[in-house]
Amino acid sequence: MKADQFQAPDYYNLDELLSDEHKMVRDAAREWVKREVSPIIEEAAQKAEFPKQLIKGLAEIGAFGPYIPEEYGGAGLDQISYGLIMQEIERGDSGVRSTASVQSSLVMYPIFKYGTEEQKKKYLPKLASGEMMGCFGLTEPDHGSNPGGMTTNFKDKGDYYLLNGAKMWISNATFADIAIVWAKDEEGRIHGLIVERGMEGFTTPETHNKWSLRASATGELVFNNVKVPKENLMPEKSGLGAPLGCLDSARYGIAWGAIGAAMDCYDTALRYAKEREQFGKPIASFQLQQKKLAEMITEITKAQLLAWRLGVMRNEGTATSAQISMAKRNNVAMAINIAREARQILGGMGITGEYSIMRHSMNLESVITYEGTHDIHLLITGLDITGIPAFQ
Ligand code: TGC
Ligand code: FAD
Repeated sequence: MKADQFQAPDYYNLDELLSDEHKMVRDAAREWVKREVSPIIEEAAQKAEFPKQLIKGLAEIGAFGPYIPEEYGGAGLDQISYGLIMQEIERGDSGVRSTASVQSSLVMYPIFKYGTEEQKKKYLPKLASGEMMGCFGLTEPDHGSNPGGMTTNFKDKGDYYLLNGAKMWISNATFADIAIVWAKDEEGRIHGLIVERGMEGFTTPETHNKWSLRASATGELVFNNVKVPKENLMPEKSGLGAPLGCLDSARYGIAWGAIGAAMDCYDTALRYAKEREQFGKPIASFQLQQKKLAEMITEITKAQLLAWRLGVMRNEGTATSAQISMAKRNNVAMAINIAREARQILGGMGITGEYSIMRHSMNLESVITYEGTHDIHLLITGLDITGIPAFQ
């Protein structure tokens, strides 16, 4: 892969809206991605391997639990810093950002919000340092967009809970030390359980042959009469709203992350268009190519402002789930469209691993599907503005 020459676009001087701390956190993540991710990510994706050596660095830049209080090992940062970290990591690769998103918003967040003090003390500091990794099991083979229909279940056996069922499409499953598993009790109410690797009957087979998120490990979680200690149930919230509350946090991070992927595609295409000559001129001098580039920077700028405003509302505690949904849907669609256009600007070179665009493009096919598909988010906005659910 070519040397990483990334220069972040900031057409509307968004930097002026950021504090010194935001910029410091963002720049540290940016430098780390240039130094540690860019040189190795193409090969990892080609080989379909998760680059485990990045875990330590991810922890050091505060990517694991950026907004979790320092007393539990988190970085104690605000929501905009969290967003900026996700943006920078996804500028490198959506799969690496996935690992950070899952660890922060889908593993540390539920333990922090719904767990006991003992659970927080036991797990959060190790998750923040990367000594322990986690995954999040909500989706099942027959229940993706409709997680409320899940069949994974547990029975109270007096001394322990007996867990049975299976989860599918789980990021980090193959190497996670713990899994946050959403399962129904005997009354059909959803609860979150912390399942540890090594518990008898718990296996995590890998999902192979992906064309997308190849540098992220995806797998299943299979529970065959797993005895889960009672103290591993997170008691503070139950019902579908508990996992969906975690998704709010992760979807918010993705709204920022997608901007990173888009920025990388735009920056690569702009540089290439100025250097590549056809018909005796740089291709950047042709109106059709300028149209593509001008539309890209316009859409990136709009997405940046959307994410920033959402971050302010998240800091104030006023952002609604529907507002988060809109940003996730808009910004991922923006990024996937930019990746497709940017790839065309590179002509044949665009399909090679010499440049990052094709990898981003393929990665974003997962990002537009996970954490709620594009269409599900459209329906969430539809419900919010009409008051009428159109899911069924
Ligand atoms: P519905 O009846 O609307 O709601 C059930 C309960 O949940 C509450 N609720 C929420 N709470 C917090 N945050 C949200 N975003 C919430 N949305 C709904 C709601 O108030 C209600 O509470 P209560 O107390 O009244 O019971 O539920 P529904 O069954 O009609 O479904 C609604 C729908 C379709 C929007 C929801 O199921 C949905 O979002 N589906 C998409 C599923 C999804 O996003 N799965 C993601 C799996 S995890 C993942 O993809 C990780 S990828 C990670 C990576 O690698 O980066
Ligand atoms: P389906 O729900 O079967 O949807 C198929 C199509 O039907 C979609 O286009 C959808 O929009 C549409 N559709 C469904 N319902 C409706 C409706 N009511 N109205 C209109 N259209 C509808 N899950 C986890 O729990 N943890 C993870 O860590 C995780 N990581 C993932 C990593 C990857 C790489 C991928 C690809 C997925 C991951 N997922 C994870 C699962 C992801 O959240 C689901 O794939 C997603 O929620 C969609 O579910 P599905 O694939 O079953 O699609």
